[in-house]
Amino acid sequence: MEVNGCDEHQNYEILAEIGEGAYGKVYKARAVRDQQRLVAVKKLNIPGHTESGIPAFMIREVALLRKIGYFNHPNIVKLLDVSAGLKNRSLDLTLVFEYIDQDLSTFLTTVPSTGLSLDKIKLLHGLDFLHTNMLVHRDLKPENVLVSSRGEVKIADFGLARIYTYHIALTPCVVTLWYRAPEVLLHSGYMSSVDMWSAGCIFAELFLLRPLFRGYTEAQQLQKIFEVIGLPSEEDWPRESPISYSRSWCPRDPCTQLLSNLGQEENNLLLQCLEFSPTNRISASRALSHPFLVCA
Ligand code: 0RS
Repeated sequence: MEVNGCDEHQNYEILAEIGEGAYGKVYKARAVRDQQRLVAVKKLNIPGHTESGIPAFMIREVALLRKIGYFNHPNIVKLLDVSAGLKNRSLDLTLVFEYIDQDLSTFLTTVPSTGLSLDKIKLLHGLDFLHTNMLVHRDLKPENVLVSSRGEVKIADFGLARIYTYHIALTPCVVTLWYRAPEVLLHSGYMSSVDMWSAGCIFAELFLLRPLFRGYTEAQQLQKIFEVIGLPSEEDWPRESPISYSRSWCPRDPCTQLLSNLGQEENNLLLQCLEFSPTNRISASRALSHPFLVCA
């Protein structure tokens, strides 16, 4: 990691802000020296570290991100450059990625009503790659699945979970619960299976053209989930969860036919992504050999 006080503006000309969140800010920019290539510049400002140095976990997270980048996986957004600078008692972290034209949430709003075929297999290849490298995304959603005009599908916004947690504590902002796995909502685990839940929600949304579970509180989100997948048994409820089991979570019969127009194999894959219990949920590598994707 290059640690210097040099201003990235010399290398990248900022064109527009494309997003702001727990991750800081992301800009669309142009690489001045590199044939005017478009890039996404992500800036994080982490206050209060100059006296004690950069925390080890931050160095480790960035190092893993760079290691992942060397693989050049086609379904992971490519990291081009990292720089860190110490400014006025705070740490500025700048990450430069290849720029991809569109995010999936925008793509979803501009598709014909006949639905769309996003290469689900590409998303799963990206997840399988992250999981094989011991990386859990934790917040996969249409906003951070990027879709290029050439039909490439690339996962963005991963690998800085601990830096984010640190950052979020300082910058209050609204997060969407719609793609959160039940064990995350129940505060009982963050295995790679949480990403497969999110992938299931995204696959359903590609078909429905609206979010599958749209809750605005953690309790409401869980309720929406149980209305579709049914109330889990008490044995499946995580014992360590601070939220207790109650039959009143789901007063109605589950509506298993919500996705009734889906083909049988696709429906089967989706239900395996939306398994309540993380241990029963399908993994990315097993999903890649599911008949729906193998025959597609
Ligand atoms: C809210 C309506 C808008 O190339 C976009 C890119 C885009 C990128 C890119 C490359 C690498 C990121 C972005 C990235 C980094 C955090 C991130 C969080 C979310 C998404 C990407 C992140 N809706 C959302 C944003 N959006 C327009 C619609 C676009 C459009 C094109 N290209 N990001 N976002 N990493 N860190």
